[in-house]
Amino acid sequence: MPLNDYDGDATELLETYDFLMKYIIVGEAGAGKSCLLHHFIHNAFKEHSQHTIGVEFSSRTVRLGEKRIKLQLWDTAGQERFRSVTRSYYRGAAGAILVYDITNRQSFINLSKWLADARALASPQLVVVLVGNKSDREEEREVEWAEASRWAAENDVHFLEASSLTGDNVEAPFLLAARAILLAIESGTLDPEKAGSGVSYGDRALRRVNSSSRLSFGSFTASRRRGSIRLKNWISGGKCCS
Ligand SMILES: Nc1nc2c(ncn2[C@@H]2O[C@H](COP(=O)(O)OP(=O)(O)O)[C@@H](O)[C@H]2O)c(=O)[nH]1
Ligand SMILES: [Mg+2]
Repeated sequence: MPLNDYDGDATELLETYDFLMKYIIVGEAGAGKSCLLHHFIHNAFKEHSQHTIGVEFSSRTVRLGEKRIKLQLWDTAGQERFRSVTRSYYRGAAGAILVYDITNRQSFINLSKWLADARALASPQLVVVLVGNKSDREEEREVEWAEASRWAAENDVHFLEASSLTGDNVEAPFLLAARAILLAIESGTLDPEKAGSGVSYGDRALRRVNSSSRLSFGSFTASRRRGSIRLKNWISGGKCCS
C-alpha cells in the first residue's frame, strides 16, 4: 500500500496495534465491494474494476480513540461459482461489510442469503454493517433508504449508504464495525482470547493488559479528510447513521 496516501497519520505505519480484527466483505457481484474496499485502503476510486476471483486480501490500521486496530479485510467474489471457496474465508470473521447496489433491486433482495451465510459461518458475535453503495447514482435508485433501513433494523445490522466513486461514507462502515466490536470486548460479550472470535490482541494491548487490568477506550475520531463520516451519530449510539 502506498505509504504517502495517508495525510500524516504516522501511527498507521507502525505495526503495533491493540487489536487485530478480521472482516469479510460480502454481497452480490457488481455491488461495488472491491471498489469500496479499494477506496478505503487507497483513498481513490478503483477504475476498471474486474470481477474478483475467489478472495482478495488487504489490510489497514485505523485509530478509534486511543486504540489502534489492524483490520484484516477479505474481499470475496459475489459470483455463485466461487461460493464454496469464499465461504471458507467467512470462518472466524468478527465483522462483515454486507454490500448492495442502491440502483439494483436484485442485489438488495439477495441480501438475506448473504447474511445467512455470514451468520452461519463467521464468529457467533459477528457485527454486520449493511452498505447501500453507489449513492452517487440517485437518479437510478431502485432501493429507498427507508426500506433498507427497515430491513437493517429487522435483521439487527447497522446501515448506511456510501459511494465508492465519490468516497462518501467509505470509511464509515469499517469504523462502525470496529467500534461495535470494541464495545463487545469492553462489555465482556466478546473475548479476543477465544478461538474463532475474529479478534486478537496486538502487542500494544497485551502490554496494557499487563500494566492495568481494564481495557478502556474513548469515543473515536476519524483522522482523515472530509466530513463524510458522521461519527457523532454513532457515538450517541444510533444504529443507522446515514
Ligand atoms: N457510480 C458508481 N459506480 C460504482 C461504485 N462502486 C462501484 N461501481 C462500479 O460498479 C462496478 C462493480 O464494482 P466492483 O467493486 O467490481 O463490484 P464487486 O463485484 O461487488 O466487487 C464497477 O463497474 C464499478 O466501477 C459507486 O459507488 N458508484
Ligand atoms: Mg469484487
